[in-house]
Amino acid sequence: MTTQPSPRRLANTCKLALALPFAALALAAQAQTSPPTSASLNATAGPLSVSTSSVSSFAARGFGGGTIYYPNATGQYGVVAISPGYTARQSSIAWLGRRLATHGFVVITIDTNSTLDQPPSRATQLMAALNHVVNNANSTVRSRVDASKQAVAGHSMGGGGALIAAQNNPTLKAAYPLTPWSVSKNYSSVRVPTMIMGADGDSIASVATHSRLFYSSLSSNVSKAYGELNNASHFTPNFTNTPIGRYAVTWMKRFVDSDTRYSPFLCGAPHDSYATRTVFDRYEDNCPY
Ligand code: 856
Repeated sequence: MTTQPSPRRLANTCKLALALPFAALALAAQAQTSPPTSASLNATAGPLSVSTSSVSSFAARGFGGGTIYYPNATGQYGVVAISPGYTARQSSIAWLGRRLATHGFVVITIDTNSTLDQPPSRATQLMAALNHVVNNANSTVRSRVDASKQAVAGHSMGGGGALIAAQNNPTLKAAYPLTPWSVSKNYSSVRVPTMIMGADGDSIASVATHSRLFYSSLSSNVSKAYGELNNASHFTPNFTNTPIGRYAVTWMKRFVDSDTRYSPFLCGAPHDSYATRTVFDRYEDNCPY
């Protein structure tokens, strides 16, 4: 005797057959990483192994060359460009490029055309670097890129560059300026989710004349956050193992990948228990997001 599937069983099987491709798509969009924990965000590396591809100054168009950090695992990852500060080279922010890549981003850390370039020039160079990764990088890199998800970050004058890039390019998904320095103080037209990291002891880009002004100029209609690092200097972004790494990953995951599993690490209990006065002497946001 053969058993026939019941009508309900058949209906459920059909539902499953319909639902599975969508579940697979949703997983692909989240790069199939494990849910974040405070420990995984504090670790010096994420779950993915990473390779690098260098971009010579001769191959670069509109910026000074750089290094692309990309996950070895195939997938479609968001793209982040990071600029160093005045007189500095990509080595000064290399740790951040690698850190982000291990969480599932294709990252280019750049050298600027001249180490003396000012923030508006750094902004256009960040965009040129994103364009390089999306359109001109080797096929191994390009095959891992989701061109619809692009973001910028930078240190000091590079952070000023990230703010200006966000102002001029509303399709960017996120900006993450670190102890940013800029002559222009008004970023009210920015429509890109922006998290600014300031340093309480910054004597080059004092928070009173830079980060705090930049943050308060940002519209309340855009997702934003401001962390003022306690006991920190203008050069804290050049060191690994600071809260800058944790929030870089969190901000990019939330706004480049639209991964709301990271929201509690910006707006909820895991953020509140981490972001003590020892870490930040000031923290502002417009949660929820
Ligand atoms: C590391 C930005 C008047 O402005 C300055 O003196 C100044 C100095 C340094 C930086 C910066 O980008 O430092 C980052 O080189 C402005």
